[in-house]
Amino acid sequence: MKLIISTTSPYSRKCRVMVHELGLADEVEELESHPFDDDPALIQANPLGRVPCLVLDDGQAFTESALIADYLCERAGEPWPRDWTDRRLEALGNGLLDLTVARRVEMVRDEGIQSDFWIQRRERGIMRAIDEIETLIGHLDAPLAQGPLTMAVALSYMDFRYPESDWRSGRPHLAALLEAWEARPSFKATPPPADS
Ligand SMILES: N[C@@H](CCC(=O)N[C@@H](CS)C(=O)NCC(=O)O)C(=O)O
Repeated sequence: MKLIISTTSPYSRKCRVMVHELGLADEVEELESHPFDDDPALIQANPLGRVPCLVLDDGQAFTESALIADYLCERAGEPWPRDWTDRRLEALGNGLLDLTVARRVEMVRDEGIQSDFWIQRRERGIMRAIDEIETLIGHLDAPLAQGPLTMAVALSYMDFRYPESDWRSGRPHLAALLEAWEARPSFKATPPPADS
């Protein structure tokens, strides 16, 4: 299988971490792509032109990190717990990723066309979401699962793109969750590049 990724993409990172954690590294070859360069290999695999994209040996392509994550888990024999709490957490984590990436896209626009309305709106959504997740995660007893991983990836992306954010303050469960993931070899092997 080939996993087309970008090293700055948090959606890609989730899939990359899972490949490590699920013991699939020997079966998955990573191919780096830069989606904003309209890389022909990426577009051929994924007409949406987005990473990540998993291409099976028979040519079938899986787009969307959540779908890829489910496929990888099935392929590894479903070793991770999966219940509705985990799925709810994953959905909130995916939404958080969408908001943080959308805010980033807005912030790197040229100054004249940046929208303060959208930046502030994304910011409020991010803060409401992490407050809700802080409450949900307090009852979590299985941090090795898709929901917590999605959250950890989103929080790490916030540190990467918004180092000035003090999201840890008043959110000890989230801070502990990210710390636990950051200690794992799978996370250590997949950091975003320091210079981008
Ligand atoms: N919902 C998608 C989002 C993927 C996504 O937006 N990836 C970004 C990189 S972080 C991308 O490829 N953007 C290029 C574009 O939107 O044209 C997923 O979960 O895989």
